[in-house]
Amino acid sequence: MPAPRTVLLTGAAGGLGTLMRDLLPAYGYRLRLLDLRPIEGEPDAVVADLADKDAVREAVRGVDAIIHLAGISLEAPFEKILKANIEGTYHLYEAAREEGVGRIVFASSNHAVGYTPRPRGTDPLIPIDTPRRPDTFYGLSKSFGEDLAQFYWDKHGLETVSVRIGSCFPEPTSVRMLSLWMSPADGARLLHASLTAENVGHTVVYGSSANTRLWWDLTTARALGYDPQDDSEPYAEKLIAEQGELQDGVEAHAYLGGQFVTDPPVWPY
Ligand code: NAI
Ligand code: 15L
Repeated sequence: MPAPRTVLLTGAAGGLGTLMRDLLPAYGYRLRLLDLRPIEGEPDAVVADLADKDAVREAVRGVDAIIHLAGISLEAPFEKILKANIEGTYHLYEAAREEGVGRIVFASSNHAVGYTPRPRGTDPLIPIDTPRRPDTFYGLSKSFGEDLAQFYWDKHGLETVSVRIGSCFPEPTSVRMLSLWMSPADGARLLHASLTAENVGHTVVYGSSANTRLWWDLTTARALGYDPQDDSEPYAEKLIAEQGELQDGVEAHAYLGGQFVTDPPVWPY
C-alpha cells in the first residue's frame, strides 16, 4: 500500500486529536478533521456527530485512510456508549467500505483488557493475544471495535490496526501510567507506522512508549516498524514520592485497567 496522504482524523478536537494535529503533518499527512465540537482556528473541520451517517460518509469520501479517535473516552451509561462508540464506529466502517477507504487506525484502549491482572516482579509481559477482559461499558465498546475491525477485514478486505492505547498525555501523572504511558511523539510514530506498514489485515497492537516499567508486549507494534524513543522513567522518582508504589491487596492497583475497575472516571457530557 503506498503511503497515504490525506487522512481523516476523527475526534480531532479531543486531547489526543489535538496532540496529533500538531505532530502528524510533519510525517507528510494532510489531515481532514472531524469532531462533534468545532475546533478553534480550524474553520474547515467537519463538525458532525458519528450518529449522522450521511455526514460521516461525506467526511470519508476521498481520503486515503482514517485515524478513528472520536467517541466517549471514559465510562458512561450503556445507552450513550452504544450510540457514540458502537453505532458510531459502525457508521464509520460502513462509510469507509462504501467509499473504498483501504485502512483505518482504530483507537482501542487498555480498557478492552482492563481486567487482566497487572504483571508483578518477574511475571511475563501481557501478550497481545491475552483474552479480552473489558473493565467498563467503555472497554466493552473498544472490544466491540476490535471485533468490528476483524469482521470488516475478513468480509470486506478493509484493513485496520487496532491500537490498545495505554495513556497518551504530555506527561505521565500516576504511578500506573509509568507502565502504560505513550509520549505524544511516540503516539505519532505509532500512528505513522500503523498507516504505512504493508499488509496489516487486522493487526492489534499495544500503544505505549518503551517504558522501563512496561506491563505489555510491544512485539506486534514493533513489527509494524514502530520504534519507540521515549521512556516514562525520568518521571518515576517524583510520582512514587508523591503517590507511593502500587500496593498488593488494593483492588484499583491489581489490574491493568487500574481505577476503571473500581471507580471509573465518568464522561462528563
Ligand atoms: P477525548 O475525550 O479528549 O476526545 C474524544 C473526542 O471525540 C472529543 O473531542 C469528542 O467531542 C469527540 N466525540 C465524542 N463523541 C463523538 C461523536 N458521537 N461524534 C463525533 N465526535 C465525537 O479523548 P482522547 O483522550 O483524545 O482519546 C481519543 C481516543 O483514543 C478515544 O477513542 C479514546 O477512547 C482513545 N484512547 C485514549 C487514550 C488516552 O490516553 N488519551 C487511552 C486509550 C484510548
Ligand atoms: C483510556 O482509555 C482513556 O480514554 C484515557 O482518558 C485514560 O484514562 C487511559 O485510558 C488510561 O487508562 O490511563
